[in-house]
Amino acid sequence: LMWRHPLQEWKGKGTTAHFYEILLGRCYTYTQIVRPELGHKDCQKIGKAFTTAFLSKDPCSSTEQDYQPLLELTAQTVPCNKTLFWSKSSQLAHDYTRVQGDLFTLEDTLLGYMADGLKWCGDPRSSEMNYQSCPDWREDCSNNSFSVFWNAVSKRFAEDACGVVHVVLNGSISNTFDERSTFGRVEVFNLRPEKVHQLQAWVMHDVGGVHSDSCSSSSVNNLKRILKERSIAFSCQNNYGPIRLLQCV
Ligand code: 2NF
Repeated sequence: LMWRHPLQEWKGKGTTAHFYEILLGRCYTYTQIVRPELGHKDCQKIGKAFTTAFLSKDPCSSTEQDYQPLLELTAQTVPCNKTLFWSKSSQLAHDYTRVQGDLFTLEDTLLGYMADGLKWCGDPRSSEMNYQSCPDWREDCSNNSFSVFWNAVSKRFAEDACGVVHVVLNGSISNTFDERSTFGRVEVFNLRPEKVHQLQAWVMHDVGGVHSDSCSSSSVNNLKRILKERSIAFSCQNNYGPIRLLQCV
């Protein structure tokens, strides 16, 4: 039996079992079935670029550069006016794009679709994935292979956005707009004022919860202020009707 270095132990859950097979399967599903109009993408090459970005490396020293080759292979155009961001409202935003059909969240693009819900990391002393544990972004390190990936793809998604862009926010929590979230830290600051004319926020409250006007709350006002400084117009609507309907089914 070959002797192996013990892998480092982290506080977070390890790489998702069958990570590579799931990635490849999702790549083929997306390109062949979900969006065949995207045209040819080399899923083998994309899968390789994904794992090369983090295997045999320290999972706490991951950089956005590591993911550049992967980002280049998965370039995808989202039409103007069709980008939908979300924060603390994952389920609702994705339910909405599924029925609505022509808005895109990051998880409705190839790379977001492939990675959503998965976990991954490597180890500098092994060429294999660490299925035992991965760094937790709060308890171990923020520059981990997983967080750095989402920062990099969220940044690109925001840079590519144009026209009127949308965000679904959660009006049933106090930090409806959270400056430490990916939306608040990365996406808002990477919108391009030359081509993004407006950010339209849909603030959704839990059905049956207390009625409140979150568009005028301090956290949403903070978002409004940041956008004003960036010369991007802002509009806000409480309980946007088409999404409200989904909360009732
Ligand atoms: O997992 C995803 N699909 C994902 C993760 C991070 C960011 C998607 N995003 C993109 C989407 F495109 C949305 O527009 O960013 C936006 C949502 O991120 P958010 O941070 O604004 O929203 P939350 O509901 O607060 O977080 C979403 C998930 O990401 C985790 C968090 O625990 C939750 O499971 N998360 C947030 N920041 C980090 C981080 N720095 C993080 N996980 C690891 N490191």
